Amino acid sequence: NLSLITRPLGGENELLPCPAASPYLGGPIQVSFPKELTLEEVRRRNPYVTSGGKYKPPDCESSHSTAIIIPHRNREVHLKHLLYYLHPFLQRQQLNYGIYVIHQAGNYTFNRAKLLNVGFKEAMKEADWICLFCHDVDLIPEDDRNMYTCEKNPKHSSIAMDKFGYKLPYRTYFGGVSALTADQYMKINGFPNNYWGWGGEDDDIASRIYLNGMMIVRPDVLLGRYKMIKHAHDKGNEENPKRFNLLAKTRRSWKDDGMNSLQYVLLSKQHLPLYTNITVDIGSER
Ligand code: BGN
Repeated sequence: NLSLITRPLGGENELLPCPAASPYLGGPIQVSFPKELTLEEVRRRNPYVTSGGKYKPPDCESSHSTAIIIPHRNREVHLKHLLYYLHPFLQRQQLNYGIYVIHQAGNYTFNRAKLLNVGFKEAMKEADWICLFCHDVDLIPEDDRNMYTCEKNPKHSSIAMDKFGYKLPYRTYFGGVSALTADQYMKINGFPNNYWGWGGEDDDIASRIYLNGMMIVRPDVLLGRYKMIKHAHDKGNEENPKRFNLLAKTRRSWKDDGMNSLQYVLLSKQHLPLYTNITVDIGSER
C-alpha cells in the first residue's frame, strides 16, 4: 500500500482513528476482591494513567471521551477495588476518560444525586466530556463489551446485577450505573438536589428522562452484568421517608430543582494518580 509508505513517518500527534470495535476486548471478567490489594498496586498496573486518573489510548485517536463520576463517602475499600477493575476495563475499550470521585464532606445524610450534579459541573470545567457515567462505588462491571460510551438516549448500564439475580428489578430502574451526554444531562436540568438518604433519586431521574421526551436505552442483558461489593448498611444513608412524596411531585419540580438551583462549596480538588478527588460541602436539608 503506497499511501502508507509515502505517509510522513514519525509525525507527532498523527495517530490514526481507533477502530470502531476495540481489538483489546476480552468479554467476561472474573471479579474477586483480594484483601491485600493496595492503591499502589493499582497504580503499578496502570502506568499510562496520568494525573487525576485520566487516559488517552497511546496508539490511536479515540472519538469517545467519558467522565466517570463516583459519589463517595467512607468507602475507600470499595473504591480501591473499583479502580482496580475500571482502569484496565476503560483502557481495553480505547476511550479517552477521566475518573472523578465526589466526596461528601461532613456527617450529614448522604445525597447521591446532588453529588452527581457537583461531579458533572466540576468535570465539565476541566474538559468537554462527551459522555458522563454516573457510577456507584460498589458495582464492578463483569464484561468489557459493556461499552462506557453514550447513546442517542440516556443509557442504563447496570441492568443485570448479581443482587437482583442478574435481572432488571423493575422496568424503569435507572440506579447503579447510568450514562448521559452533557446535552441529555442539561435537557433534564440535571438530577434532583433534594433527595437526602437512600432511595428514589434514581426513579426521579428516570421520570425526568421520560418527561423530556427521551427514553432509557440498555445494553444487551448478557453484557450489562455487575457484581456488587457486599457491605453493611451505611450510617448516614438511611432510607429516605420523603422519597414517595418527592417522586409524586417530579413532574412539577424538575424545572426548578437541578443544575439551575445547584449550590455547594468546593472544599478541595486534588489530582491524585488514579482519580480526581473532589471534596464538597453540599449542606443539608432546609
Ligand atoms: C427502588 C428504589 C430505588 C432503588 C431500587 C433498587 C424507591 C422509590 C419508591 C417509590 N426506589 O425501590 O431508589 O435504586 O429500589 O434497590 O425507593
